[in-house]
Amino acid sequence: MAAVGDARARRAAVREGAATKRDANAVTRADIIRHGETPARVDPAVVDPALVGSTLADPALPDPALADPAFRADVLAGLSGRPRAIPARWFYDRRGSELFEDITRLPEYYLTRTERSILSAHAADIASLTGPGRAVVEFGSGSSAKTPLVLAAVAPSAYVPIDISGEFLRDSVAELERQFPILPIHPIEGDFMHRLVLPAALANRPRLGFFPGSTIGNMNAPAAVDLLRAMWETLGEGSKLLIGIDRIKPVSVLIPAYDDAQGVTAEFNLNLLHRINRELGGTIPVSAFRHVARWNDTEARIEMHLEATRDVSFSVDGRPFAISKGKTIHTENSYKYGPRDARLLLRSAGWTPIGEWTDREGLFGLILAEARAVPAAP
Ligand code: AVJ
Repeated sequence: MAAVGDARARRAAVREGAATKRDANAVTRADIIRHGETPARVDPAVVDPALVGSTLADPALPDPALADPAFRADVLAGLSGRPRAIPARWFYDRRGSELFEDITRLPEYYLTRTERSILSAHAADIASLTGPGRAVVEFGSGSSAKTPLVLAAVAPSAYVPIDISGEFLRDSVAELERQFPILPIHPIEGDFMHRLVLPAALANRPRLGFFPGSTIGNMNAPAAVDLLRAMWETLGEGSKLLIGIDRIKPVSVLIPAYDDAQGVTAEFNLNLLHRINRELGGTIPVSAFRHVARWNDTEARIEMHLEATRDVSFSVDGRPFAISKGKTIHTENSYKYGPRDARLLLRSAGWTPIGEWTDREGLFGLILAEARAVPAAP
């Protein structure tokens, strides 16, 4: 219990630290005026309004006009729509990526730990089904935390990490080059949601796609099938795909995984509002929102929301918004699958399951599938 309390206090301290940093900036700027030639008390009537503006504007804050236009469009549309919803992909700014790494180490977040243990327990079995010499293509490699397990197991001929974050790619490639000095690595900075052209050097190599972490769970069924088909097209017929898919399980296990005792997931969710304030010149009162994780049984998904705890009004990029008490912004879906559901999803996109592994409790599924041209009828 003490550990949980300590961690909570630490997180609160970090939050306060961030707040005081901003305030400290303001104080410094006020100091400059006070210690300079300008008298401490300025008659507002004689102050040039343009100067006042320049004193108040915080140059540390990025100009909203320079923000990612897709982020701005998604946020403005998401806050205007009913129900309000912002795509989960916007969680992952620097802070959000750090918080997600913290989530993967939480006692309640069984996914990462369980998938890793399945991979290491069944590495030899997986390798015997993939065969050696494949080019391993990892979709959304991120920090590539599970990659060494797969690379060590399947005796690959090359490794192709794909990620939208060039920064993450460079770091993880540097680390993997140290661990696998003779393995050719061809990083691709790009969006794996669309068909990609693989490096010519891999032209005649058999491929093994790797898509761990149940990232597929963020998509609804049509979007998941589109993505799996795009992967089929990128990798080609005869390729294999090793994919991690989280399973349906009791709510008593699911909810804590998305609403942990230390409040890390809450902070991860709320960081989206901080990001909007930071990057889009938002005035959202973040403390007026609370993190909510709920199980939607009809859709078989965990939903994360940000709920207004009072009536709030604010602006984003100069546009006004109001949210009444109790209303939410839907920020994430995390779909869960039974073993048959997961295999049906794969087959719907042309991937024939050829192996499946799970942990003792059946919390998480790791499936190996093959890209076959499926005959239209028996
Ligand atoms: C990265 C999509 C797999 O849904 O479990 C973790 C993201 N959100 N805690 C998941 C997430 C809240 C995660 N995925």
